[in-house]
Amino acid sequence: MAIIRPDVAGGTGRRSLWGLLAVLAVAASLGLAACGGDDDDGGDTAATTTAPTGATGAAGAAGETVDITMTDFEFDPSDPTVKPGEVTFDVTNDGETLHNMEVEGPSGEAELPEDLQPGDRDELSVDLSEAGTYRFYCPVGNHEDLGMVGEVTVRG
Ligand SMILES: [Cu+2]
Repeated sequence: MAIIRPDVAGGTGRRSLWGLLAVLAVAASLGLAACGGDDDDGGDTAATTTAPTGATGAAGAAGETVDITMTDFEFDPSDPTVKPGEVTFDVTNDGETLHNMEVEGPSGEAELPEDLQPGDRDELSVDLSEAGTYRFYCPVGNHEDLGMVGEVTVRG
């Protein structure tokens, strides 16, 4: 199984994303400066296209937050729709047993570092920068089989 250790996925993933965004922002500004209005070079097209994403991330306003409530044994909502970007799931356990949330995003799986006790709450940030539909589920016990599954849709 492709299990990514949560601490590694959280720290390194976020750091490399910011690094990538910084590179994109620098590349975009260099590209614009060097370009000087000459639009004939096809190589500049890619940098120009990715610039909006980098700019949004650099501003610190990237991605949205989705409130998720877990009960025994459901996610609510189980079919959220989000914009592409770094999405933060604000997860609350309103059930009477341990739960967790694991998202199968485009760059691997991510889950909360610790299972949530009843009444607890935590945030899970996931790179959902590619449009598509991604499954999530509760990895505790057999909760997945009991119905703790959902799908997040990333609009194109
Ligand atoms: Cu569960």
